[in-house]
Amino acid sequence: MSSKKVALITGVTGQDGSYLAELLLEKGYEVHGIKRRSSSFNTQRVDHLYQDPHVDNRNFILHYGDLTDTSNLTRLVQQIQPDEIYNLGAQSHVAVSFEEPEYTADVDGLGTLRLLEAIRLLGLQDKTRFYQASTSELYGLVQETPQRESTPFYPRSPYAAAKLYAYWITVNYRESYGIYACNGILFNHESPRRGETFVTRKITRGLANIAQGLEHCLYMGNIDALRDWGHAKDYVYMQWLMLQQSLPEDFVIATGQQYSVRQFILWAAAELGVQLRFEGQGIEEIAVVESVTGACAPALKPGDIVVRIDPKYFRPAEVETLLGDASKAKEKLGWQPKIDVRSLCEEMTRHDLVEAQRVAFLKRNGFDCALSGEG
Ligand code: NDP
Ligand code: GDR
Repeated sequence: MSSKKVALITGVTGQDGSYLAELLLEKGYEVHGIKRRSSSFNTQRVDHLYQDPHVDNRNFILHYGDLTDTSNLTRLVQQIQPDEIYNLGAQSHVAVSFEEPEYTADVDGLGTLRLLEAIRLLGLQDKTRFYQASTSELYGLVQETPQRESTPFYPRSPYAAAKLYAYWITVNYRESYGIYACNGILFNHESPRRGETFVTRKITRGLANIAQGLEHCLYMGNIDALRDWGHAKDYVYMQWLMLQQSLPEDFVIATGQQYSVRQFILWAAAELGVQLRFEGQGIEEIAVVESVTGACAPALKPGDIVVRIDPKYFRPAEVETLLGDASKAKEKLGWQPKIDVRSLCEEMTRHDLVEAQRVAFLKRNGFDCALSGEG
């Protein structure tokens, strides 16, 4: 019998899933991931981990599956017999959850129940540990600042309401059936692998493209929103750490620093050698180029307008401010974030600049090159 630990990750093709898979492989795990059937490739973030199915002793194995499919999930859990399940799969976009509330509830809420039920029905209560990707969105309309484990929840979107169910069903299965199940209440975390429609990546990618002349203007929603942003690599380490304790507990994971979306725009532009100034108010607000230094933004000159507000990006109910207090994780687990938000912004902007430069180069040389997908 192999002594390797076996992990199952839902959402392995996403930002966190890809970093977590790397971490677990480094630690010697056999890692199984669930990927969704899609009409085009959706495994870019884990392609570097791919192993030919014809070789022996593979330690990274992908299975088709879906969080809406109970029999599929139960069969996979039965077949894999995981020591640890990390439930990272979700319809994770808050704005999209207003467009697809029922689907979001099914995947993000009931999907969690389906996995917990699989553990219970298969009699794996004493073997399989369960991590639930809970979220700072649970705090929504915040009742206390900073937010900690004891802060009351007030979800403000179908996404957050679905995650609220997932949070409590995780607690309930721990208390009812003795399953080692925990919630990581993670505040926003980003990386060059962040999906392109989340605000930080939209900014770094959009400004890099504008700097290279591939796009002209970035259209934004509520740039007054305040967030506590960390790096996904730091946060997946915490997901693993939570399952290595003697007792299951829930933890807030955050940096304890809060900045506005507007500030993130200014930082990303500065990484490109572009100084911006915001002018106007409300939906008339714009960001104008004040000066350009260095060679990263050849397409820009002073006076260019690079950011405008488009109310279509406003949400029916907004989460205006989030700021986490991760004291419990620091004290009990010795966890500290290593990467600050400026370094995060720099890494993301540099990454997106390289891609924009590549596309601009190809276009200048007569190739019809579309902007590529995920970083
Ligand atoms: P991503 O959106 O990058 O990844 C989501 C993953 O879930 C993808 O692999 C996606 O597959 C998969 N997925 C979506 N729908 C289904 C489904 N029906 N069945 C199976 N898998 C599905 O999210 P992140 O990596 O950023 O976040 C990971 C988890 O952590 C999510 O649950 C998110 O809600 C939560 N979270 C994230 C935070 C953050 O700031 N990043 C903060 C707090 C919580 P595909 O690639 O095919 O789309
Ligand atoms: P969030 O992340 O909703 O916090 O959910 P997102 O990056 O989408 O938005 C952060 C804030 O920026 C404002 N905003 C915009 N957002 C987007 N996406 N696009 C815009 O153009 C724009 N302009 C302003 C938003 O209104 C919001 O206030 C993320 C997801 O990863 C969730 O899955 C996770 O649970 C939470 O973080 C913690």
